[in-house]
Amino acid sequence: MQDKYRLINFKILGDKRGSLISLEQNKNIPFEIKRVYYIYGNSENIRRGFHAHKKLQQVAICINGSCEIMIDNGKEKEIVILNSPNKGLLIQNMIWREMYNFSEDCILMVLADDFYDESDYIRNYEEFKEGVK
Ligand code: T46
Repeated sequence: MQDKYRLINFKILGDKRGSLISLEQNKNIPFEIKRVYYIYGNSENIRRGFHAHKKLQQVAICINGSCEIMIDNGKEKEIVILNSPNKGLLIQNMIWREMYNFSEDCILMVLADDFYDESDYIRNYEEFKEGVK
């Protein structure tokens, strides 16, 4: 893994009552959190993503179930399995991502360092390849 994407292991706090994970901006999440969204109910298991971001940084956490994320820096591709709420995948800018193999109970929560802005998306793979050159 490289600086542009890496797994973060969150500390699990827990006791007989169960587990607790705390996410804090500029602490275990390496940026200011401006937006949170989650993806769930992909019962037909349709591949999603197919884009990179010009500037956005995100951390993706499968808080229930599992899914896989293919990350591509324009030269190499890597597959990351997210199957535990204590694992987060940091994905920085200019990384192509595709999410697939969603379990039926998958809830993929994503923390982002900026508000939603369609103009930050690169949805054309050739354009992405040009951009990372
Ligand atoms: C990403 C991966 C991991 C909004 O209106 N606000 C939002 O905050 C988001 C994230 C999406 N949308 C709209 C845009 C589309 O009309 O919701 C619709 C579905 O979004 P999209 O097709 O981009 O979903 P994914 O799963 O392909 O990608 C999403 C994020 O958009 C993206 O930033 O990195 O999850």
